[in-house]
Amino acid sequence: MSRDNEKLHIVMFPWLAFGHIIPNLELAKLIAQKGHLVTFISTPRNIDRLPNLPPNRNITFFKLPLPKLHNDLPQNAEATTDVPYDVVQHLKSACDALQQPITRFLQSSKPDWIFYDFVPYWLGSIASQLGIKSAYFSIFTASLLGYLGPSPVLMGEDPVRTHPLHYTVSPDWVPFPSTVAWRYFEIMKISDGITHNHSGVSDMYRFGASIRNCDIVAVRSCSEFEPEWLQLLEQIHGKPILPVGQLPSSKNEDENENEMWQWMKEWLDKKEKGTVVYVAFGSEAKPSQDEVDEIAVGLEKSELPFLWVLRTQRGPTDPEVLRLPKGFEERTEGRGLVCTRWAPQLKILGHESVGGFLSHSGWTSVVEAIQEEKPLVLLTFLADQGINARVLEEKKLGYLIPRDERDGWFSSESVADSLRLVMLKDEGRIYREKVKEMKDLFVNKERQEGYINNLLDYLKAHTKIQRGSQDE
Ligand SMILES: *[C@@H]1O[C@H](CO)[C@@H](O)[C@H](O)[C@H]1NC(C)=O
Ligand SMILES: CC(=O)N[C@H]1CO[C@H](CO)[C@@H](O)[C@@H]1O
Repeated sequence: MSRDNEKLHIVMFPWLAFGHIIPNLELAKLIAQKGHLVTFISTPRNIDRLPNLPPNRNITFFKLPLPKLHNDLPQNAEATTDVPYDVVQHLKSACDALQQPITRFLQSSKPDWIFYDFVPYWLGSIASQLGIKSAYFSIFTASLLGYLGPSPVLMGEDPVRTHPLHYTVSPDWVPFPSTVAWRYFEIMKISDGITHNHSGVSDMYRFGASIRNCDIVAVRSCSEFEPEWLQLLEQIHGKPILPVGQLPSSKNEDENENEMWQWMKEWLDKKEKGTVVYVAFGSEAKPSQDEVDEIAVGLEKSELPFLWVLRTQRGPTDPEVLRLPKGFEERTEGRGLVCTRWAPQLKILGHESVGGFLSHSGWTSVVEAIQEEKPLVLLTFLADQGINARVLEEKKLGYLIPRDERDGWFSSESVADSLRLVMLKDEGRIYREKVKEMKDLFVNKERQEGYINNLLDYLKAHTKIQRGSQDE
């Protein structure tokens, strides 16, 4: 078969976390729709757990088993959601051990481009040695990357951030006024990613090297939303920064999902329009037991109906299994529903009874909330969530539950008050309105297509296509 001169082959390798894999898959689908070929690399179990795709001859899934290392990674743990937070570092080590097999794969398949994530920071230089173009694809916003700063800072060559407190202020390289920074309790929770590193490499170093060694940075962003940050990125990194749009989730009609969905839908159908608060914190964030207690009592005090998707455990080896307060389910029977399994979030958010979303501020959840016009109440736990929350707060797209600056403590009253403010009160009207205003910008199909066309035009223009008579 003669290969079309215009047809690109792109390899994608997202970090082994569903919060990364899913937006990568959305991007892969959009690229495939334009007739290009995508090879999507992950581990066998992660690929088996992906949402069912309609038949798609343009996407090939390539299963790469994790090498067995002598560390504390439990058997069958292949994604961050499978392991307690402190074991994620071991998953990073295992991911680093994929360097050889991925190199061999690239040598034999000779793609035009590889899109990689921040954990396999070594992929950019391998690709360039093999004559393959590379993009660091950030599922994180341009605000986060801009806040993280230049590669020399991230890689410790320019040690301006030596203490967690340095992460709580707007840095010198941000030339405009901005609230974007972690709060003290947020950075303390993830300080292991900055300093200690069981995998031998800190997260900051991974970001720095990923950006330094790629040809372009592709960002889940749109220039209408954070133009100043995209511009800043181009300045500080001196390479092309290409926003790929917000990658709204596509609806899928999975059978399993339908069964769970029928049960939830029946329950939601009986509630009044716009009254139910949906509570969910993504596939990674897990509250502490004290936080669960406070959230639960807060939901009781709010007197609102609620649907709470609560992950009680991070994988089967997680020793800390969360419990609901004694008598909670009896006291809230009929008014509240707690689901401890995976749930079809986009469908829930799309139901008209749902009137607000108590979320961890993960960007996929944020995009889904905006997609379904549901106002956000935010409670951050990990990683980029604090930074996302600052951005949303600046734009009045989310209301943060008030917390103690030092330890992040929040009370059940503040949970109840925040929910009622955003969902019912006049002072909270702005949050309900802004989220609607933003919808077109985030999920408009043509706008999204425009970003993909722009990206593909760039990739094509910068690919050495010497295929004339080359048949494959
Ligand atoms: C796959 O690519 C072809 C063009 O080669 C295109 O017509 C088709 O729509 C693509 N399929 C999907 C599912 O995106
Ligand atoms: C890149 C980075 O931060 N590496 C550090 C990881 O931790 C070891 C000690 O455990 C340091 O020596 C490295 O500099």
